[in-house]
Amino acid sequence: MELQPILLLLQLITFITLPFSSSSTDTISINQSLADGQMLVSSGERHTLGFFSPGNSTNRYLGIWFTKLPDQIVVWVANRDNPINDTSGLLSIDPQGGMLLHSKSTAALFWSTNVSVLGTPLARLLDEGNFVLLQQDGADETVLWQSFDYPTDTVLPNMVRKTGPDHAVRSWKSSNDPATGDCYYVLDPRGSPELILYRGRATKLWRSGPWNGIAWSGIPEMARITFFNATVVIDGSDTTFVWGLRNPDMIARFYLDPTGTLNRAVWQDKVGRWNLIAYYPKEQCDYYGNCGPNGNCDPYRVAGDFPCTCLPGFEPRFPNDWYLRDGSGGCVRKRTGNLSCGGDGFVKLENAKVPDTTMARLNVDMDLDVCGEECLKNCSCTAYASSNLASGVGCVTLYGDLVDTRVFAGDGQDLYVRVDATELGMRARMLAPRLEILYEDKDSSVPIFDVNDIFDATGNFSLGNKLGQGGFGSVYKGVLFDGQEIAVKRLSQTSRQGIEEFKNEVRLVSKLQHKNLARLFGCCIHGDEKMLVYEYLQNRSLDFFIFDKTQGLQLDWPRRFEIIIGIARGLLYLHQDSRLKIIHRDLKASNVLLDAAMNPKISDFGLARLFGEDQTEANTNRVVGTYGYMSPEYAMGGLYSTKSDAFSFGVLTLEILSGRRSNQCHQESPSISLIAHVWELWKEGRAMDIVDSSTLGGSDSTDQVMTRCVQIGLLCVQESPVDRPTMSDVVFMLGNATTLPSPKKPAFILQGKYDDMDTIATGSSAIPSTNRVTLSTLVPR
Ligand SMILES: *[C@@H]1O[C@H](CO)[C@@H](O)[C@H](O)[C@H]1NC(C)=O
Ligand SMILES: *[C@@H]1O[C@H](CO)[C@@H](O)[C@H](O)[C@H]1NC(C)=O
Ligand SMILES: *[C@@H]1O[C@H](CO)[C@@H](O)[C@H](O)[C@H]1NC(C)=O
Ligand SMILES: *[C@@H]1O[C@H](CO)[C@@H](O)[C@H](O)[C@H]1NC(C)=O
Ligand SMILES: *[C@@H]1O[C@H](CO)[C@@H](O)[C@H](O)[C@H]1NC(C)=O
Ligand SMILES: *[C@@H]1O[C@H](CO)[C@@H](O)[C@H](O)[C@H]1NC(C)=O
Ligand SMILES: *[C@@H]1O[C@H](CO)[C@@H](O)[C@H](O)[C@H]1NC(C)=O
Ligand SMILES: *[C@@H]1O[C@H](CO)[C@@H](O)[C@H](O)[C@H]1NC(C)=O
Ligand SMILES: *[C@@H]1O[C@H](CO)[C@@H](O)[C@H](O)[C@H]1NC(C)=O
Ligand SMILES: CC(=O)N[C@H]1CO[C@H](CO)[C@@H](O)[C@@H]1O
Repeated sequence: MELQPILLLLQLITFITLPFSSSSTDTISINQSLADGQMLVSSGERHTLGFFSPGNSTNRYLGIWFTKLPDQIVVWVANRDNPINDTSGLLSIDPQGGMLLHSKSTAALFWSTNVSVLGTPLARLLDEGNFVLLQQDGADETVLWQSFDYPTDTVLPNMVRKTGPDHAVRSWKSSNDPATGDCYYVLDPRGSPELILYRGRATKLWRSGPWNGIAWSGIPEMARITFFNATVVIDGSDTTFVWGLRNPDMIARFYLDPTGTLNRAVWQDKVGRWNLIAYYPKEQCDYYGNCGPNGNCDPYRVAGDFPCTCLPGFEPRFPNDWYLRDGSGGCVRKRTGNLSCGGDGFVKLENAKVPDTTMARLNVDMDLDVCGEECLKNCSCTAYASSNLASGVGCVTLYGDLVDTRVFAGDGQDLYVRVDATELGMRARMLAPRLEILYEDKDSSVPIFDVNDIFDATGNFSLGNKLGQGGFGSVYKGVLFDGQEIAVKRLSQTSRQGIEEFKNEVRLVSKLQHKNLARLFGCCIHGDEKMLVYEYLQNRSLDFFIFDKTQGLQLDWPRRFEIIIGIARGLLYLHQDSRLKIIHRDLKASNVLLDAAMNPKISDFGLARLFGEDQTEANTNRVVGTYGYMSPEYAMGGLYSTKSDAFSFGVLTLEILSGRRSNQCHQESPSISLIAHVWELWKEGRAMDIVDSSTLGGSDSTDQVMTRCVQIGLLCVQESPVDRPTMSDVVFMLGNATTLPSPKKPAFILQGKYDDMDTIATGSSAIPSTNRVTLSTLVPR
């Protein structure tokens, strides 16, 4: 609104200003007014309306804020683009019409509701934060106008979001200036409705994806966040969206900050601060159309370095750009892949965010199968998806280019992409039973070593060649006849797999290649004994350096930071490689090896997988891992996921910063674990105190990075797996100085608990040293 203050010929009305007292009212009646310094407080005292100056500004604005919070968090502003430069502001109700905000000294008009009233008008601040103008007609009250219809930058619980630009949520210019900023988001009713976030008038930054009955397709975690619920009512342009809190006493808000990030935050009374639950866009794949038309953004591909792929049946439009990691040109249909109206079919893309649906067609009563048939009938239909995962009925069909598709790690929904008959045939061959593919690979260079070569290489497993011992067995150094140095792991337990299956698994795992994973060359089988052959790395393992003051001097902070990033990337690759999803389950300092250039290489990955099926299910009765690194849900309940690896990563990060073992007592505070210690310091704002300053002296700029790393470490060790970031979040947070959420209280596994657990642990004698208990079996079978 480019409304300049308008001079208004005010009628000669004498306004009775409200009594200036703290026993405030929530209502302004006709012929009453609210002057600067006076406030309305809602009946439950949740919200306050009055005049305020944001940040370091001296301008005065009429707004609404939370009554009881220590900082003034403004959720709505009336005159955001027309500030009052003194304290002469006066809010009143005009007997003819709506509310007016004007200056009592100059009579300039700063804001008005511009509605006409027939009965007796009355304005009231409701407890949920809605400022309403009512018309009284006897006992009846009709709402003429409400602030919930005209949001500023914040959406509160129970606020019914409507479609159209008048109801857009628009960012402030800066924290000092609530004027309409660059970014806004709207509920777009076209096609299948979705929230679309813009910068400027035309640049789409992010979209929520269409509503799928449970969540917005692009915010799949909504289905898991239990403290709030949401309802979308789709009825053409009358579409509405509202979210609410299951516990109405909670305080929460969804706000668009001046940088164009949408944040969901919850007030935590116990610690007295806001907890940022989620924010969008969060990672590269969240940015609208990151991989161009018909591209698919997959952050879990090849270490997340270049996330763009093409949708099934498509190939890069500009292959050279893709080679240079620029996916913005998108993809075109393969030359052999022209669609026809016969012989086409669909390829299912799992865990997807449904592409832009503004041009889609929503069929709320149509079954998914019928939807596919309908799509095939129209030559311009290119994909379809369910529009209601809750009921299973309802679908959305898409036409033309598919824009802004991405995939999630475990969430998301199925997207059916139309392809021609050639593509279908090719994919059918690829989906043939796995063994067949493996036979094709048989000629590849993954060796199955001859046992005699291994005996020769390791000097018959002589003690002098022994490098170490861990939960899965002993490791020996060896030199093959051609001079290649190797590390041979002799597996201690007999795997429950058959030999062929074991070989096949090794072939698969050995195909995982990433610069932050130790290379697995192959395996060797001799009777019941199974061995794994790895590349040999010169510079031992991380624990050798970080837990020793003298050796620690060889790893300065920039090197350690590179190591932290390398480990995160290696883990991300394991978790999200499209072929095998591997959860490491025993990430710790001694499993991170260092090559000649001190690059970190995760070792022992895939071991859990090689050990047989009962351990690769999500709930295991054989807990492998190392205390101090194990997440509570894994150590106690045997439940593991990528989030239990994220936990171990968090512990490792804190160890790298502090030079302290997580599972060892600290001299100064023997009863307290590393995590608990860090948490205590964090709460007191002394995060940097954990850093071992004798080995890691820093400048102010490295201090900042270290503090971020402490925070990321704490985010990873939060009690609830849902709260922990994924490794792709972690890689992003390490690489980008974005705002980080505040960590919640971490899971403490205290020393006392280890001792209790030891009594039921068997196989714990593998490592004789003090507190380093490696547990191979928690519940004997
Ligand atoms: C409001 O003020 C006008 C003008 O002074 C007067 O005519 C009218 O009766 C007043 N209304 C109420 C409800 O007091
Ligand atoms: C308020 O602070 C911002 C940034 O801190 C600064 O750029 C601006 O000039 C300040 N404005 C006033 C009125 O002091
Ligand atoms: C305040 O704004 C009024 C117009 O609304 C203008 O006439 C006046 O000069 C301004 N005062 C200052 C100190 O800027
Ligand atoms: C008030 O509303 C009328 C009709 O809706 C419109 O023509 C007029 O421009 C509006 N005035 C202001 C100040 O917004
Ligand atoms: C959320 O749940 C509460 C309590 O069950 C219910 O009253 C409210 O209507 C729900 N809100 C939405 C937006 O679904
Ligand atoms: C597919 O369509 C393109 C453009 O219309 C055409 O150049 C190409 O020859 C077609 N390919 C086949 C196999 O029909
Ligand atoms: C195919 O779908 C498009 C987009 O909805 C529509 O414009 C077109 O008329 C349809 N064609 C046929 C033959 O139904
Ligand atoms: C390994 O043992 C075999 C016999 O068991 C022996 O012939 C050979 O010399 C040994 N090799 C080494 C390097 O000790
Ligand atoms: C790592 O290994 C290389 C090659 O063996 C060696 O030159 C270097 O000194 C080692 N670095 C450390 C820190 O031990
Ligand atoms: C490491 C990482 O994810 N870096 C990203 C930081 O954010 C920019 C865009 O905002 C991406 O291009 C980078 O890939």
